[in-house]
Amino acid sequence: MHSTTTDRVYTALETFRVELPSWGFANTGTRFGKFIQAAAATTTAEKFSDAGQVHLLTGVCPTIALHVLWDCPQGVHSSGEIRTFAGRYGVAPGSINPNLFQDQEYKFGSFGNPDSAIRQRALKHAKDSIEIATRLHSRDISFWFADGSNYPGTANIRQRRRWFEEALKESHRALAPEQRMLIEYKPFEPAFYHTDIADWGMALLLARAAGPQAKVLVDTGHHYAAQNIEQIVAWLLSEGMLGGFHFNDRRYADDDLTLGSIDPYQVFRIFHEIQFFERETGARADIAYMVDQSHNLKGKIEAMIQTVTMAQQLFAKAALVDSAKLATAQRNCDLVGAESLLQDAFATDVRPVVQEWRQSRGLPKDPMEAFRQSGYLERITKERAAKNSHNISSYA
Ligand SMILES: [Mn+2]
Repeated sequence: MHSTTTDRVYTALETFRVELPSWGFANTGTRFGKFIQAAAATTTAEKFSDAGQVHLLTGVCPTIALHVLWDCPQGVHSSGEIRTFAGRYGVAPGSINPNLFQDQEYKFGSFGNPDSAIRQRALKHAKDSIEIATRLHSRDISFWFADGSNYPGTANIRQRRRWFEEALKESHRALAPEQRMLIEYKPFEPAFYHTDIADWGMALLLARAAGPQAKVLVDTGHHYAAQNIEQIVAWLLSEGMLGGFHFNDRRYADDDLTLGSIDPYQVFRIFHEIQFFERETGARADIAYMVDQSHNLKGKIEAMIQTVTMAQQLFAKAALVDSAKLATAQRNCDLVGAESLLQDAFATDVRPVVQEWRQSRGLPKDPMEAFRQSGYLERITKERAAKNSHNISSYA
């Protein structure tokens, strides 16, 4: 392959890192039921072990996102244990995800709850989560809220917005200077009439109100079917407000399917907007690339390896778009020329170069094959089968 291609792919892959979600290694299901996998992680230690395995084979997943309720059952006192797991399994704690939706108190919301005692409780959990992040040297605290309402007229939308502003501002005050608060949005589910942070505009306004360390998190599954996510990404980049991603693919709603399994071209277009922005402005987009997928049918570790290798391929393809040529074609309104630059890059088979890059870094050429040969899955299946057979009630 042409050396420019190799150089571009190598340069792109050198800095591209993907954070894995702890919850992606545990047994999860749908609202209708849960199919148990004998090899699923049953403890935080096992989640670290599995994430460590993916990092060992891909070399690009040095951190694991943690969910406070599921992974830090002792709250701030869990941080010692977490540090031990990080050392043992070779993956560091990544973003800290507060849980403001699972406790019974949150039936009518957390930061948007009409009961001030419950809003205070939610705020305390947010501050505890920030304290956990501080103790673990985690940079990002990633907020997703299930808050909303199911029926017209049942919630004061403007009042709830004010409560959100207040609580986010108050949380922001607890951040250390190097930390960030990421605010995620989602149009519907679990609320089916209104969601308090339903889209990127609402998340952006709230992030601006919260303070300078608050940014927007784009979960690719949290959009209506025809929405132009790459345009949202371009706007957030222009505003300096894109903080991170939760990767997954979807066909209908928030399906949690494997990245690129339905529409790899969309992911490519998102990566293109980011790299085009960086090349055009010379600025570095400070983005946390994270996976938010729970596979209930695919093997969990295999699905993560598939996701990471797909993300690398699409990121590498996007690096092949010649930005200077594209800018010229856009200025000249050369529509076919401009579009072809994207299409040609997308059509390039970058797999051989990505494999070369892995080998140049002492990594297995084919992480999936290496995983299948490793015997890890057989070992954990034996170790965990009994525990999983009577552990079907808890989500985490
Ligand atoms: Mn998410």
